[in-house]
Amino acid sequence: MATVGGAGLANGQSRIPQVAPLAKYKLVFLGDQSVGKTSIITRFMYDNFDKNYQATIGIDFLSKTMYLEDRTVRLQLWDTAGQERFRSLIPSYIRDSSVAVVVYDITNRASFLNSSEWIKDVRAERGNEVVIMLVGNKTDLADRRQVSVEEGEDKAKKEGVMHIETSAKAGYNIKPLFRKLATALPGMESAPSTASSNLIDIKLSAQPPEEAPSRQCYC
Ligand SMILES: Nc1nc2c(ncn2[C@@H]2O[C@H](COP(=O)(O)OP(=O)(O)OP(=O)(O)O)[C@@H](O)[C@H]2O)c(=O)[nH]1
Ligand SMILES: [Mg+2]
Repeated sequence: MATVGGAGLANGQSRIPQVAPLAKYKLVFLGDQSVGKTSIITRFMYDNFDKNYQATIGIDFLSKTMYLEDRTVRLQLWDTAGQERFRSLIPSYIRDSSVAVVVYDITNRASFLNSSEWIKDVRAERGNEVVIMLVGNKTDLADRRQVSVEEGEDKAKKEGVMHIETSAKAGYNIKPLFRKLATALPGMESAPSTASSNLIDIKLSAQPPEEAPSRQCYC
């Protein structure tokens, strides 16, 4: 969105157009190993799905611009590793994010139970200054379901967070997940913070109609 600055031309100054800074938001993806964090991001960014498991090593960083009805936002996605050995890296990414996406696998009850721990970690770092989305992934594996939709919704209500079920494989509810997040983004972060300004601003490809991805690995 472009705005025109300067009140008038009475003193002979020309109008200087000012471009509103692109709103940037940091989203951190959390959850146990193999629940589908990377797959959800990959589906959203590239509309791809890989059935072979490639564990995330350390943290991956990806950036994508979303063109919403009334504004444009840059999402900075931090894809964390669920493997225990990388846990110590995660708190600083939570601390720096305004959105946390906590993923569990609906066919893995332990991952659902552990989602409470992930939410607790987010609250410990950010209190209520954060949007949290609880995501039950792998709905295409309905015959192996160990967590009902109601259980997911109940936990979300109890924890005061949002909830959605997805399938990265089938591409189910992936765009709605990010649209819900985009709508819930805190408005006051429309200017880039000092914390975000030191991030590498990854080049976006030529604008497709809705979104443009980029990717960098921080392994
Ligand atoms: N059937 C099915 N499989 C999925 C889905 N999402 C992910 N998977 C599979 O689950 C495995 C793990 O997916 P990842 O996206 O790598 O999981 P992750 O949470 O990023 O794992 P870490 O990086 O180790 O934390 C892979 O074999 C994926 O193909 C889904 O929606 N349905
Ligand atoms: Mg991963």
